[in-house]
Amino acid sequence: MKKAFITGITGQDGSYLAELLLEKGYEVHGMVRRSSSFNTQRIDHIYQDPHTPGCRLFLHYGDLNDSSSLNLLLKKLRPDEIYNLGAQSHVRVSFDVPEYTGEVTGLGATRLLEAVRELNLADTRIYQASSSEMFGASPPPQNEATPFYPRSPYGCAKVYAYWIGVNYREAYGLHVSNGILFNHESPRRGETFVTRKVTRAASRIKVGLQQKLYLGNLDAKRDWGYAKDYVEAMWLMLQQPRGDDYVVATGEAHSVRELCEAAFGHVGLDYRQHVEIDPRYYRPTEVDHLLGDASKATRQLGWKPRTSFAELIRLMMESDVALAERELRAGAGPAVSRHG
Ligand code: NDP
Ligand code: GDR
Repeated sequence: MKKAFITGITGQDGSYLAELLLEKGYEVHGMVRRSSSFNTQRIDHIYQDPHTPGCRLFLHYGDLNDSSSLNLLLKKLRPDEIYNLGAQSHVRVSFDVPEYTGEVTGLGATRLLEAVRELNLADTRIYQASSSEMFGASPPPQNEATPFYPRSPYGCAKVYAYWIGVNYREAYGLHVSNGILFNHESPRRGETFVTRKVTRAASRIKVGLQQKLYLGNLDAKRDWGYAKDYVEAMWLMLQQPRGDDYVVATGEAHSVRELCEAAFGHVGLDYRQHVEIDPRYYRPTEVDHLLGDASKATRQLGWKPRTSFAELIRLMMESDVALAERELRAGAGPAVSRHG
C-alpha cells in the first residue's frame, strides 16, 4: 500500500487530495496545526478513529515552522509521496504578515526538503504547491517559460519555494515537482477568497440574511478552475518517472465583475444593487490578469480541466444557497464583514 504525507490537509485542496488518494487505496497521513477552534471540518467526513480496523487516514500534529516535527514525522512514516500544500495562502493578508508568510510559505518548503535529504528518503516523491501568483505582473497567457514577477509577499515566498524545489531536484536528484496551479475554487473554498465571498453573499442576500457585499477591485481577471479537477493533476505529476514543473489552468479568464454577474444572476439578482466597493480590500500591488496555458500538462500528464467557469459557479451557488437556507432556519444573524 502506498503511503502519502500531506501538509495542509485541512485546507481546500488537502481535503480533495485526501479523498482522491483514499479512493486510490493509499494510506494517507495528514499534518494538522494545533488550533484553539476546530480546523478539521473539511476532512471530518473521511476521518476515522485510528483504532478502527482498516483505517487509512491518520492525522498528526506538526507545523511547517517547526523542523523537529517535520523530521520526526518523516522519520516515522517514510512516505512514498509528500504533498506540500500547507501555506499562509491569502495574498492580501500576506501584506499584513509578510515575515510569517515567508516563514511558512517559503522556508517551510526548505524545512520539508531538508528533512527528506537528511533522512535519505531518496525514493520519496515531492509535490510543491506553486502558484500562478508567481507570474504576477507578467502579461498573459502564462506558461512554464513565463518569467516570474510576483506582486505580494505571498507571491515572493512561493517563488522562493519553487526555486528551492528545483534546486533540490538538481543538487540532490530528488523527485520534486512544482504544480503551478492557477486559481481553483469549490464549495470548500475559504470564505475570504473572492469566489466564495461572492457566492456566500449572493446566497445570503437571496434568502434575506444580508443586504450588501463589500469588495475591492472588480476588474482583476483570473483563470478559475475547480479544485477537485486540479488535485488529480497533483497526483499525476508524482506518477511521472522524473520530477518536473507544470502549469495547471483552464485557459479561460473572467473578471471579478463577471464572477459577480454569474453568481448573483444564478439566483435572479442584479449584483449592481448589492455590491459596494471598500478600498480596504485593494492590494498595495495587484495582479491584474492571469490566464494559464496548460498545454504541457495536457501533453505530458494527459490532464485536462473538466469543469467550466459557469459549471463551477453553479455548483458553488447550489451549495451556498443550501447553506444559507440552513442558516435562516437556524436563526442566523447578519453577516460579519471578514478581512479578506
Ligand atoms: P488553504 O488556505 O485552504 O489551506 C492551507 C492549509 O495550510 C491549511 O490546511 C492550513 O491549516 C495549512 N497551514 C497554514 N499554516 C500552516 C503552518 N504553519 N504549518 C502547517 N500547515 C499550515 O489553501 P488551498 O487548499 O486553497 O491551497 C493549497 C496550497 O496550494 C497552498 O499552498 C496555496 O498557497 C497553494 N495554491 C492554491 C491555489 C488556489 O487557488 N487554491 C492556487 C495555487 C496555489 P489550517 O486549516 O489550520 O489553517
Ligand atoms: P488570489 O485570490 O489573490 O488570486 O489568490 P482571491 O480570491 O483572494 O483574489 C482574486 C482577485 O479578486 C480581487 N478581489 C478580492 N479578493 C478578495 N479576497 N476579497 C475581496 O473582497 C476582493 N475584491 C476583489 C483581488 O484583488 C484579486 O485580484 C488565490 C489564493 O488561493 C492563492 O493562495 C493562490 O496562490 C492564488 O489564488 C492562485
